[in-house]
Amino acid sequence: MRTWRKLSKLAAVTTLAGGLAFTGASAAVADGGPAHEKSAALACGGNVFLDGIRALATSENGRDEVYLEADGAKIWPAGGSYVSMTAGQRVEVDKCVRPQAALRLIEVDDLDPNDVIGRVILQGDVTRDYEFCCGDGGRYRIGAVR
Ligand SMILES: [Ca+2]
Ligand SMILES: [Ca+2]
Repeated sequence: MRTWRKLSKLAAVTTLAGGLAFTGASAAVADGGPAHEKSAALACGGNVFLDGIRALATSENGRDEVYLEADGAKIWPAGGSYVSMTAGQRVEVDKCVRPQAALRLIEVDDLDPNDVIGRVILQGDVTRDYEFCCGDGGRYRIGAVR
């Protein structure tokens, strides 16, 4: 599965490098591969595994600086105050949260107050994608694996 994952990432990079528009059709959950999802979700015990997050549209020109909260506490990224993301980019989250956690995606601004891109309440008994939308025009999709 490791090889598959690398190939899948390589394919994504190639697609972007080729200048093809990202269609947003592939689910964030699907990007990680079923085997990876399964083992990661098992490692979360009864909780939900947050797989990866993809920027479908950024709220700012070029890059957003985003971080993720669960139930009001920052959970991602672990090392640093935010992750800088461009449209189409996917980044691993790899965090376990409780099944009905309230997630918020925040976009950091230096001078203005931070923007809330969106909030979702997990439906912890199913594996599915969620979208943070559309604070300041940003739209992000996260895969949650049960
Ligand atoms: Ca910003
Ligand atoms: Ca902003």
